[in-house]
Amino acid sequence: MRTCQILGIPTQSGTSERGCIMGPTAFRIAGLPEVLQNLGWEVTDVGDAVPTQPPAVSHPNPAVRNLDAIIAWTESVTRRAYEMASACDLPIFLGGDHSMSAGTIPGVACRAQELGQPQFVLWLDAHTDLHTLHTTTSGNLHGTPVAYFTGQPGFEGFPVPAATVDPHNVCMMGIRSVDQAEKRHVAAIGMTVFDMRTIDEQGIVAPLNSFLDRVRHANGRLHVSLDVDFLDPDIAPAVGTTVAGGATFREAHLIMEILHDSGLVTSLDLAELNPFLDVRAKTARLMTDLAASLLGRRVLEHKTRTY
Ligand code: 4U7
Ligand code: MN
Ligand code: MN
Ligand code: MN
Repeated sequence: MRTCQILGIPTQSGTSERGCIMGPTAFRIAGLPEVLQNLGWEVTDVGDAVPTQPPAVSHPNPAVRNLDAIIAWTESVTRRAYEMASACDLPIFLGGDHSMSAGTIPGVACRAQELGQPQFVLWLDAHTDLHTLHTTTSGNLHGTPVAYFTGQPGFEGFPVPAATVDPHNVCMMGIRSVDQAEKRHVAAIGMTVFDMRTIDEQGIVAPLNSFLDRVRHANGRLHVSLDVDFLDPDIAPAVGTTVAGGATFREAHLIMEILHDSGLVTSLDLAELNPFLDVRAKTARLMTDLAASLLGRRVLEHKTRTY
C-alpha cells in the first residue's frame, strides 16, 4: 500500500490576517485523512509541527513582520519535512500560511538530493511569493518562500536552506498579482510562469503537460504547493489574499487529475486556508476534494470512460 504522512503547520505569522492557525484543524474536520484512507492509502497523521526557539533578530527593512517566528517555523518544518520525505511515499503539509513552504520545500529537496534526483516544484498561486526581506513592502513573509527555497540572497538571519531548488525547475500557474520587485526577479532567475492569461488562452492541459514532461525526462521528484488563492474567490473565499479571476473548479480538479495520472508527485502543500473567512466550510471541503483528486479519486474508471 502507498503510504502518506500528514503534518499540520499551524502558523499565521507570515500574514497580517489572523485565522490560518486554524487551517490544519479545518482540514482534519473536513475529513482529509479518512478521505485519503478510503482511496487506498495508508495514512498517518503525525500531528502538528512546533516551532524551534525564536532567535533574537532584527532587520533593516522596518516593514518585515514576525521575522523571529518565521525563522523558528522554517527550522522546525524543514526537519519534519525531510523526515517525512524519507519515511513515506507522499508527505502532505497542511497550512498554515504560505511561509510554511520555506520549510517544506528545502526539507523535501534535501531528501531528493540524497536520492540523487532533481527537485521540481509546481507552484499554484495567484502570487509569485518572490519577495526577499529587502523587497517586501507589506512585510508579510508568506510573500517570500519562493525566493528563499530557490536560494536567492536577502534572507539574513534565516538558516541556509537545507537544499535549494533550481529556479529552472519551478513552474508557476494561476499567477495574476505580481509586485514590481517580483517582476524583475521572475525575469532574472528563469522560472516558468503560466499566468492566468496563458491559462485563458491555452487552457491548463498543454502548459501542465509540457512541465510534467520535463520532470519525467529528468527523473525528478515533484512537490506541489497549492495556495487557496490560486482558486477563484467565488469558489474559495477562505483566504486573506483573494484576487479575482482565479482558477475554476474544473481547471483545479483537472490539474489534480492529470497530476495523479502522471505518477510524478512526491509531496504536497495545502497552504493559506483561513477557516475564519470560510463560508459553511466550502473552501476546506474543496481543498480536501482537490487533494483527493490528486491522490486518485476519479469519477469513472478508465475502462468505462468514453472519449
Ligand atoms: B501568498 C503581496 F503585496 N505580494 O508581498 C505581498 F500583493 O502566500 C501578496 O501568495 C503576498 O498569499 C501573498 O504582501 C502571499 C502583495
Ligand atoms: Mn502563496
Ligand atoms: Mn497567494
Ligand atoms: Mn494567500
